[in-house]
Amino acid sequence: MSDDRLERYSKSIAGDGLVPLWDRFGDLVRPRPAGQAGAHIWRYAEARESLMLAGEVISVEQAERRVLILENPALPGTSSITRSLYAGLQLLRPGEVAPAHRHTQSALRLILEGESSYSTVNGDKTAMGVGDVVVTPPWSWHDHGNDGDAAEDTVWLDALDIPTVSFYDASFLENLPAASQPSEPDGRAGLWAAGLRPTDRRPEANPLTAYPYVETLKRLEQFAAQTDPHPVRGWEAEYIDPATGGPILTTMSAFLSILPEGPSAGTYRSTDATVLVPLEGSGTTTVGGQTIGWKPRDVVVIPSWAPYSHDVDDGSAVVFSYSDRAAQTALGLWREETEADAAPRNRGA
Ligand code: GTQ
Repeated sequence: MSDDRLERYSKSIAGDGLVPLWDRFGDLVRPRPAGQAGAHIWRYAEARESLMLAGEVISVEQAERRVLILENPALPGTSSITRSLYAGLQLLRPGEVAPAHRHTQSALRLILEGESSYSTVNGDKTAMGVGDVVVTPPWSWHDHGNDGDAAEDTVWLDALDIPTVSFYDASFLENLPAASQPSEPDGRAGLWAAGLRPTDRRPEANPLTAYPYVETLKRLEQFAAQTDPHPVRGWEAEYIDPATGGPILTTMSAFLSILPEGPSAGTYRSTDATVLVPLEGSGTTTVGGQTIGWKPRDVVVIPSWAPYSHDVDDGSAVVFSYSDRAAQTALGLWREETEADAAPRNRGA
């Protein structure tokens, strides 16, 4: 067909809800991920300053949740840190309560600062200490509070699947008339935490509310002392849903890694754009020709399929990370690739 005829054809169908695939195929069905969400770092010291100012200009009653969204500059206006996931820094001041609600979006919280807050998830009241991970499965009631004689400002990272739920247009929200839900522990979370399954009921979602940091890190250190690390991801363990043995949530996966001192022994990439939060140690991550220096509580996002490597300063580093690997795996999409250096360095060298 002549270009003329083709152009006239395209114009003739425009506006009818019909679009020629041949104009778009290359954008739609790519040979590899486009990596639209760029790498970026939020430095905790700077973000914290803005968050503390929010503590002075807005109350938690007014805000519902006093949160600064970590919006990826490559995804403006989307409230997303990756295409599928959300991140925010939440501040709860002494005496405050973030009121009870439930929504179809699920959440992970990583406590960054302050020891005096708690979260009540479906009646199960859990203390939140620095480094702990607290889970809010879909449609579970949750409120957060900060009380006691030693109450101090508390900051945590909220990781939610908000963009995923928006994509499916499946958002529901309900508020509880009272700010706090009654604490009605049924003891099941404690059984799961002890490696036991209550035999009277099958949970609908992850039944374990909290993953305490101190115990988790101790186990990971014991593992690290006795095995070789992955060339880039170090000694790594996944937070799991004990009822399924699978990812902590159906939409999100979360990991804790110890990275050995010095440079990675290669590069790694995967289709799940990943959010890293160093908890101990410092170093740099090189991704897409950019080298990003990080310290504890900074937040680093790595795009899908971009090869990256780390270089850890003196000692080792401990890094929390989360991504949509759970969802991609369930959909049959997830891929990873490790390019180990030809001559792997000696352990500890
Ligand atoms: O704590 O329930 O950062 O509902 C965004 C939405 C936190 C929460 C966020 C939420 C919450």
